[in-house]
Amino acid sequence: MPVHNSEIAKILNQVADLLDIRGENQFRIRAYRNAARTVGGLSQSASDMIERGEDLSELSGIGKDLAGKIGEIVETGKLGLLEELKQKTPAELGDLMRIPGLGPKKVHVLHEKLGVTTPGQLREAAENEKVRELRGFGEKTEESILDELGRMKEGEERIKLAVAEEVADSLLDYLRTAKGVKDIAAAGSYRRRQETVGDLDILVTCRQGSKVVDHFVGYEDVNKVISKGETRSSVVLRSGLHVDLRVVPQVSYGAALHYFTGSKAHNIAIRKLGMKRDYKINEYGVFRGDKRIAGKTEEEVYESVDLPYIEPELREDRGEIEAAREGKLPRLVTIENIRGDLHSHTKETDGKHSLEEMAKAARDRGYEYLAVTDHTKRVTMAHGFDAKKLGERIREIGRLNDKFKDFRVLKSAEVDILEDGSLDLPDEILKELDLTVCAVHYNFRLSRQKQTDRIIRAMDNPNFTIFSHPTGRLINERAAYEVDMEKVMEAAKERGRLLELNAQPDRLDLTDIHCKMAKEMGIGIVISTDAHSIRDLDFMRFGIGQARRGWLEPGDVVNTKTLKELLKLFGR
Ligand code: DGT
Ligand code: CA
Ligand code: CA
Repeated sequence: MPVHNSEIAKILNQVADLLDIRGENQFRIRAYRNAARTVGGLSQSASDMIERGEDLSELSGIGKDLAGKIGEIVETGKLGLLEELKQKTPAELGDLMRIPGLGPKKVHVLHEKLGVTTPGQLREAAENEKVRELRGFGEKTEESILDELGRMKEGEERIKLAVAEEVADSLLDYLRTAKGVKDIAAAGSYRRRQETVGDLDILVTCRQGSKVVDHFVGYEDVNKVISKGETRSSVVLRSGLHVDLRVVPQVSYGAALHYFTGSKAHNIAIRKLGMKRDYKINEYGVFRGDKRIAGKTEEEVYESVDLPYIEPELREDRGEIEAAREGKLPRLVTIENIRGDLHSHTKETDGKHSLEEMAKAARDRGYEYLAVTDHTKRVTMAHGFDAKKLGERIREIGRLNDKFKDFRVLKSAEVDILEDGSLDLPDEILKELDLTVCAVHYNFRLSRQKQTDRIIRAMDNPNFTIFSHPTGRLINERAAYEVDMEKVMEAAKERGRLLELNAQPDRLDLTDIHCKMAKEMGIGIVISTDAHSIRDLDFMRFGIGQARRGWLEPGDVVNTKTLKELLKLFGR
């Protein structure tokens, strides 16, 4: 079993945590963290790179020593250094560092003086008022530790972006009605369109902060007020979602928006660029000495460090700053670029609306085409079509298309990939379709090798067009099946097959990293809503967000093409 990049990153981060708690050299600690981030963000497997004899020390942030360490992890699945560190310092202490307000020094003291190694022990110590007696702690710190521990328990699951969006929309509408509010934005991971968010970060400009704060804590959905000050407040909503509010003056809006949008790693990198120029960059502005030289807009902040504006979805410190410096930022795909949807269902299988209703809804959205892709027979749960029914569907689409002038329903089906890699309808009927959308619906638990082979064998079929929801994961519910995505992508590339980015908010696979990987390999990506109703057609925006996080440009996305270009691509 090859070691995944995420596993390598985890080990490197654990080393950094333990070194940090032991108070070791900061440069060395940062080197491990940087290497972890580099490996975690790689668009190909580090194991494969090593196997191919590539030199990892050529990657940014990875020197000879770290390349050797990564080699050791890939070879043995372990790292001797980490095992050694664990002998001296319990590994769980790293988890305590995740608790906001607890840095390595404090964790060290808690361990040394109170023997605390787990969150449970920490809670006990805090409840018995042992923590406040320690040097560097106090009553307030103790209380905030208890708060944070409670919060960790409540919200271990991150909230899906679509859920956060509903909450944010109504909360923002409500906040807009407060007196004196000028600008308002939801920042943080929400603005970066991450697939899930830990909490919401709302930024408001207003001269009198306390008015907005009062209004905020008066929101009917607030369940608990955690903190409330003149310019900031933290609450928990009834849904369990945490919301942080910050109020800043208008001159600071750009700097604050930049700061609270994050990511933290991106912010740190930008702040470092500022330091080189003797500027201080924080949420209030860009300062030379005491003088504010920029910060009203985000553009000004970037300009102060000689960079063009960087879109929020790119701000993960995954190469966007280098790209910006070299003038190589991608021109990200937008929802306006999308000309059609290539995955949708009707009430004939598990959808809600008829073929004609779905078609008209797509046309109303300004699309040129919609592929209607009802399930095939293996998916009995959804009353999948057999060849006869699909034949009828093809004729029905023909009749419907006669009614349309500037719009086309594409003949298609969501074809099940069987265990042996064959497609579950005969080629004679599949070749009558404009395209197929092929997916795994059963047997998720095959070994990595078998699953990979199964999918590649399916791609061998000339009637295979798009590989749909390519990892099978359901966010917070079901992990991705084991598959060698790089091999699958290579196979897709060789055979001219396309990959789907499924825009359903609980799917969103391909992930951002997979999107970038596919782009770099030159594989066409289709952003599809997999709509089971008219309303679902609007899921496109989540797909767009994920695509943008994956650096995709219009040219990387197949359904930005005109109908004519598309039919040519499908060879029809
Ligand atoms: P989340 O909530 O876990 O989905 O992720 P974020 O990115 O929304 O993180 P959050 O809510 O903890 O903080 C919001 C933003 O505030 C974050 O993206 C960057 C900024 N920020 C928070 N803590 C720090 C920090 O220690 N240093 C810097 N430079 N920025 C920070
Ligand atoms: Ca957040
Ligand atoms: Ca926050």
